[in-house]
Amino acid sequence: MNREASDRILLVGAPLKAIGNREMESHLLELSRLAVAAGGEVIDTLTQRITKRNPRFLIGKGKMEELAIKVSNSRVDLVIFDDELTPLQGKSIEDYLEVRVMDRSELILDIFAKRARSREAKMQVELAQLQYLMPRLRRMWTHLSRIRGGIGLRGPGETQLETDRRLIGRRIATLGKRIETLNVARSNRRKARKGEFQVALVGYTNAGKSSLLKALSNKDILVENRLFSTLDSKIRTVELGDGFEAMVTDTVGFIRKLPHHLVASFRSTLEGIREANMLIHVIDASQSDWTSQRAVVDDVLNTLDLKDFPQILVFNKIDSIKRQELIDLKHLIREQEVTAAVFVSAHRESSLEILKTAMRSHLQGSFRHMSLRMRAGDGETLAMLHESGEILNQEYDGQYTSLEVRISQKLAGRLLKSDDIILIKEHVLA
Ligand SMILES: Nc1nc2c(ncn2[C@@H]2O[C@H](COP(=O)(O)OP(=O)(O)OP(=O)(O)O)[C@@H](O)[C@H]2O)c(=O)[nH]1
Ligand SMILES: [Mg+2]
Repeated sequence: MNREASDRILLVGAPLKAIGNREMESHLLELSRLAVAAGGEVIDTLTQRITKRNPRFLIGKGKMEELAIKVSNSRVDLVIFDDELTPLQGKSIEDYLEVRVMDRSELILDIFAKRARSREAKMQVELAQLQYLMPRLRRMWTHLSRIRGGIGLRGPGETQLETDRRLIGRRIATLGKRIETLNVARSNRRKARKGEFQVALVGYTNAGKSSLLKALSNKDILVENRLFSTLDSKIRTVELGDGFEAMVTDTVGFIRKLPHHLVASFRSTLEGIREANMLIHVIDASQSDWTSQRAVVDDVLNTLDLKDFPQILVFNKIDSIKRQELIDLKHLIREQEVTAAVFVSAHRESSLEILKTAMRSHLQGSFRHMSLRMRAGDGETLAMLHESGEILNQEYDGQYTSLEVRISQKLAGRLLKSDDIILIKEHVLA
């Protein structure tokens, strides 16, 4: 979207269920942070609890009139709905208000489009945007005719719409193919890294993932107090002490109601998380609604089939909560939680030791250091060890090959099932 930095924005929240006031406020606050992240200025808000979605306006007719008055009195030029609008609702509301209207999904897509840097991220966002746009072409044309000062609200003729649909359809197909090609290249690159201990940082946007990676790796990484500052995954080596190290990936943050087109087109990037040995789920402990933020992240992990993946919960930003709150939080987590949890502040380096220790103990649990003996000439097993593990030493004595290897628990289990491979010695991992 070609929006100017100074858009005067009005936000509309129309929660369907009877949700509490605090929750409604926090949803609107988040929407306003998103609006600011997109470069706009929030002038006013309007809320209505609805029992049923009005198919034409989402909110009731009376409320719509109130909205129209606010829009003209405050010289608003963009109205953003927290809830998803059907193509029909978007069009009717826009025609009624005579200003641009978008929903939360479109706003998030817009921010992603602005932030995308790598070629792949740009293509993924464009794909998601076009898929969102397809059923809404008629409304988008109305935007254009307004921007160009077109007469009235006249859109293009049907033929024009058809041509556009065809062109967009073609572009969607091309992007899909190109992204697929990049996926193959990426998965080849990933294989080369299999022998390393890989960790993926996941979490709600602004939880402090990049800050943690920066503090853990002592490398410069973009950290910003705005939503969705990271779009492209960054990988950094983190020293865990005693000679152990991990390759840690920073990923895009999650958010409530992440547009499904976006999840779909970022799916391949997100699925990269699966290649990791474990996840670090970063939670902003200073947010009063961290439980619902955590649930959102768990939901996304669920759709990616990553729910039962080894995980450490990291409660971050403990420097900005009160001492007693921290004590209560720790108490609550120790009582209820089965997953390992640590409490840290990315701004206090000393607090990160405990996280490194937790990572190290996962590492020690996920790798084995062993001496093996196998038939000389078993090229297949040798290739597998080369590809997925680390060969520390290798000797031939005619009939057999003796190997000292560092490999994942998974691979070790698979190899030792075979009668042709004999375990000579299990070393202490060091
Ligand atoms: N007080 C405090 N602020 C923190 C801490 N960690 C991060 N922050 C702040 O939180 C904001 C977001 O941090 P980021 O590291 O960019 O968060 P992120 O999870 O990478 O966010 P996205 O990339 O947008 O998903 C920044 O203003 C950080 O300075 C912490 O431990 N304490
Ligand atoms: Mg980040």
